[in-house]
Amino acid sequence: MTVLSGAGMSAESGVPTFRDVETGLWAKVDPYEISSSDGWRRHPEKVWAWYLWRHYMMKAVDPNDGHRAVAAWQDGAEVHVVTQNVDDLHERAGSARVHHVHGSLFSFRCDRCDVPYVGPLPPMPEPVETVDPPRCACGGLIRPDVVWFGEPLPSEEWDRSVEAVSRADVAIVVGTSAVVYPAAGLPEMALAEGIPVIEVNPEETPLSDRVTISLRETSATALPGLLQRLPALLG
Ligand code: BJW
Ligand code: ZN
Repeated sequence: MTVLSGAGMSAESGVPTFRDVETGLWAKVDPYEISSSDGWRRHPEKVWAWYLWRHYMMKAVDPNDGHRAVAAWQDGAEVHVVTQNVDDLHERAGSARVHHVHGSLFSFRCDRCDVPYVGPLPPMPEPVETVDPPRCACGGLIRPDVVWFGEPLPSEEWDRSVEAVSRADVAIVVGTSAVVYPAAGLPEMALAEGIPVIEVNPEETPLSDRVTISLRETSATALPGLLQRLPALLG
């Protein structure tokens, strides 16, 4: 089984999604300003503060029943999780094969020489607007090891994800608006290869009309009983 997860997977843990207009992470910021290399070049102190806040926010939240259900499926199947999320909630729930196609909130690197950064991070008890990022010995700035618009995805993670999709008996797409490519192309790839695709999302997405089954349910509601429902759903 291959699970393709997006921000909605972590919503019931209390992590805001990106595109929810009321509470989304981008409700108050311009996504292309805060999540692009142009934005980083213009305002590294704003982008750094935003990611640092999200890094610390993750320490206050826990995996939900959706993450736990996905981890439990490993008891009877080889389960790969391809996630667009930069959080670690799948791992904390116990999933062993997690492929982070958009990077991680827990890893940092130099924006000039790419060396990983393992130095201290300033504490951030409250979100603040700006924090100066640390500097690398080469003079570059330390940036979050995430994938911004216009940047390539990490090639190993991407290759493993494509393989996990093409080897799957079933793909389950959870909590993604399915608008950001190339990740949004993975369910399309599965469908093109004749692999059944089940979407779990309380809202309709551009994928909904094309998948095998589209469930208008939340991840923490739908995933715990999904394996039992699979035979009936797939006929
Ligand atoms: C629930 C729920 C509940 C709520 N249960 N569900 C082809 C066509 C058009 C454009 C492009 C294209 N190919 C590439 C592009 C450009 C661009 C792109 O896709 N733009 C589109 C937006 C138009 N893509 C890129 O730039 C990518 N790079 C690239 O293509 O590089 C090419 C290259 C090659 C070689 C050299 C150089 C370049 C990179 C994309 C990077 C995306 N980065 C971000 C930030 C990551 C770091 C961070 O987290 O800050 O990734 S943007 C943001 O969007 C983040 C997410 O992972 C991603 C997807 O969002 P997601 O997960 O779908 O969240 P939402 O909020 O959109 O949706 C949540 C869903 O959950 C909703 O549907 C809710 O209904 C649902 N939900 N509660 C279940 N309880
Ligand atoms: Zn450096």
